[in-house]
Amino acid sequence: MGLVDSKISNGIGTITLNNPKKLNSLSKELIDDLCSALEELRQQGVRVVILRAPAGSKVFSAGHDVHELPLDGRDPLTYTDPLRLAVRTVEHFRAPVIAMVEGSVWGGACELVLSCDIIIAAEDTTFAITPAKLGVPYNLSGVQNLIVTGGTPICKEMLFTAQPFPVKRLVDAEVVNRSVPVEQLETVAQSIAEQISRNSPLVISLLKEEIRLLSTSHNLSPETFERVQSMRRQVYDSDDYREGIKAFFERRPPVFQGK
Ligand code: LCV
Repeated sequence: MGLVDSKISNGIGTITLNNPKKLNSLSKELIDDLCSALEELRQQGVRVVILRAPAGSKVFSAGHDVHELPLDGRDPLTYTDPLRLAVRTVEHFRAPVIAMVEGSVWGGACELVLSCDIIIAAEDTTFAITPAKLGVPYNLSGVQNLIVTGGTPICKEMLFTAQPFPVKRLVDAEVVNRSVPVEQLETVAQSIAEQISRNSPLVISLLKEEIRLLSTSHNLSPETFERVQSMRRQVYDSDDYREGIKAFFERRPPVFQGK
C-alpha cells in the first residue's frame, strides 16, 4: 500500500497515512490503499486498529483531494466516491478503529476521524469541516455521521463557520474521547488498544455493529431523499460550487453569490 504504511503486533494493527507531500489529502489512490490495508488486517484477524499520521505531522489530513472534485456537473460525494467508501469501511470494520490524531484535520478527513470508534488527539489538534467554505454540497450520510457522532450544536457551528476548532471544543462536546500532550499520544492510544485486544473480539464486533445500527436507524421517505438530492444537485450545479474550488486553487477567499 504505497500511500499508507501498515503493521500488526500482538493483534493490534497500525495504519499510518503517509503521503506528506500532499498533506495526506484523501485522494482515490490513498483511500484505495487505506481500504486495502484494513482488509489485509481483517484477514489477519486483528483485534483493534490504530489509524494515525507520522509522528510530528502538522497536518493529519488535508481532507478530500480538491483536484478530484468534479466540475462537469457530477455529484462530488456519491455513494461510491472514495471518501464515502473510506468512511463506510471504517464503520463496518469488525474491530474497533482508534483514531490517534495530531496536527490539523480538514474537511472530509474530520468525518473519517469521527467515523472511528475512539478518538485520542494531541492537545494542539484542530478540526475544520469545510464544505461551506468550498461550496461543496455535503451528502446526507456524511451529515448524519457528523451529527450522530458530534451532536447537532457543535456540528452546525463547525459546518456553518468552516473554521478550525481546537480539539478542546470537541472533547468538551464529547466528540473526541481524550486530548493528551503529544508526547503521551502513542502511549495512551496503545494502552487503550491493548485493553481492547484482551477482550472478546466477537462481543466487541457485535457491540460495534449494534451501536452502529441503533445510532443510525432513520426512516427517510424516498420522496424526502429525492428532494434532498435535488437540493444537492442545485448546489453542485451552482456557480458557487465552481467558485469555491476556483478560489481554493487561486489561494484566495471564495466570494459566494448564493447561486
Ligand atoms: C488537494 C491540497 C489540499 C487538498 N486537496 O500548505 O469537507 S468538504 O466537503 O469540504 C470536502 C470536499 C473536503 O474535504 O474538501 C477539502 C477540505 N480541505 C481544506 O479545506 C484544506 C485545504 N488546505 C489548506 O487549507 C492548507 O493546504 C493547509 C492548512 C492544510 C496546509 O497549508 P500549508 O500552507 O502548509 P499548502 O496550502 O501550501 O499546501 C501544500 C500543497 O498541498 C495542496 C496545496 O494545493 C499545495 O499544493 P502545491 O504545492 O502543488 O501548490 N493541498 C492542500 N490541501 N485538500 N491538494
